[in-house]
Amino acid sequence: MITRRTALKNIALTTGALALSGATLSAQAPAAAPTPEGVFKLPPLGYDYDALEPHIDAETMKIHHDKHHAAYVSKLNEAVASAPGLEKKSIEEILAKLPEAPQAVRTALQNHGGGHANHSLFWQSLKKGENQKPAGELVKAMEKAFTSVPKFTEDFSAAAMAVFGSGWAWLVYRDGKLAIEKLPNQDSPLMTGGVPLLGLDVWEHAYYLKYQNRRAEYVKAFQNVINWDVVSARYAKALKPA
Ligand code: MN3
Repeated sequence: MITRRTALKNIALTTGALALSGATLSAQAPAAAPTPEGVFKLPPLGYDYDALEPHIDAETMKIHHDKHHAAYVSKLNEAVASAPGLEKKSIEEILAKLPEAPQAVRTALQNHGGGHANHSLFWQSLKKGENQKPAGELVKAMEKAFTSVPKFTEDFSAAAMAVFGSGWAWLVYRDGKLAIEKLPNQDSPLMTGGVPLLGLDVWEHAYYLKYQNRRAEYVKAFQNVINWDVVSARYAKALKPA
């Protein structure tokens, strides 16, 4: 059972607010999930915390969304508030043009803007269902890039296992083809001109409550909850940008 204090400690770890004492955090903590104030909003999960059980547990989903993602949004809003002009841009635009952002907030945008974009995409990519598979043009592109869908799964899982420390494995549409990429921290494929189609969060906060050090089991379980309809639609959209 994760106590509220443990959950709060996780936020403190995420945001680097280690100087705050537990007592201070408890006193300041809102009873409900925090609603970050500012231009960017924490999107709803879109399903129940336990919707992905047993593959991803409810407690992890609740803390991951309500605390970790919320903290990224809060910190992103802080950065945006101190750099006039950014509030008019979408998160995708900000990340794609990171070198143009004021130097003072660039790292915050990279970390917390990346965290917001990555997690927003992540929640939408998840769904429990039977026989979920890639569809349409995406299948052909996967066969071309990885020889087969099962081989993609193998290579993507290997990439997720090979991320050293905190980061993500990505299926990306870049330069007219699909690629599997490993990125550290909250870096997004958007930062280098790629279109993220599917990301797997392998930060320990994404799986440690249920799987502890067994990342391989989490990576395998993830295969059961990929919303391939959403990923296939992302690919179709990437093929014909507006
Ligand atoms: Mn995460």
